[in-house]
Amino acid sequence: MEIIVATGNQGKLREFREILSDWQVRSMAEAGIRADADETGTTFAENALIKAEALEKVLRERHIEAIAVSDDSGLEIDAFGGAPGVYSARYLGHDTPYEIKNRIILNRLADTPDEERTARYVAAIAAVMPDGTVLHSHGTVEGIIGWKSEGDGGFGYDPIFYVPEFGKTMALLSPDEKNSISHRGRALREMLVKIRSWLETNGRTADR
Ligand code: ITT
Repeated sequence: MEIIVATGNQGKLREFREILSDWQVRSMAEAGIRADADETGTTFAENALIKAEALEKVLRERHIEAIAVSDDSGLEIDAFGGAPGVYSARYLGHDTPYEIKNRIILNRLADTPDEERTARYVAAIAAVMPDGTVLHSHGTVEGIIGWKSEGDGGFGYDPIFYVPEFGKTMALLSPDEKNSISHRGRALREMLVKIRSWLETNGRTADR
C-alpha cells in the first residue's frame, strides 16, 4: 500500500520523501488529486485531520486504496504568546516571501534578550487508513529565534530558528540532521510505528 501526502507545501513534501525513503510516497498532485480543505481548526491535530480526511474522501470516491497522510505544523514564539502557531503559513500574508516574514520577526524581537527568544516547531500528523481508521502523531523541537537570518536549507522560518544542540540555525543543518531532530521527523517516525502496526494487524504490506 502506498502513502499519498495531503500537502501543497514542497518543503514538507521533500522532507516526507527523505524520511519515508523506503516507502512508496506520492503527492496529491502526482496522484492527480485535488482535495481542498478549509483549515478551520484551532489546533494542529484538528487541521491535520481535516486535511487527511479531505484526501481520504477523494481516494474513496475514486476507489484508490492508499494511506492518506497529512501534516499540520507551525512555529510557536513564546515572546508572541505562541504566535504564529497554527497560523504560521498565513502569518504576515500567505504569499509574503519568508525572507520578509523572517526580517519582520527579527525586527519585532530586536529588544528581546536571549532567554526570552524561546520558540518551538510543532507538527501534528494524521493518517486515515483505507478502513477509515484514524491515526495521530505529534512532534516538537525546541529552539531560539536567532539574531539574524542564516542558511538556505529547509524552508519557511528555518533561517531564524536556532537549534541549541547543533549550535546553528535549522537552515544550516543537512537534511539528515534536520530530519533527525525536527518536529516533522519525530512525528513521522511515531506515525510509521502506528502505520506498521495497522498493516500487520490487517495482514497488509507497504509498497516500497
Ligand atoms: P499544507 O497545508 O498544504 O500542508 P501549509 O504550508 O499551508 O501546507 P500548514 O498550514 O501546516 O501547511 O503550515 C505550516 C507552516 O508552518 C509552513 O508554511 C511554515 O510557515 C511553518 N513551518 C512548519 N514546519 C516548518 C519547517 O520544518 N521549517 C520551516 N517552517 C515550517
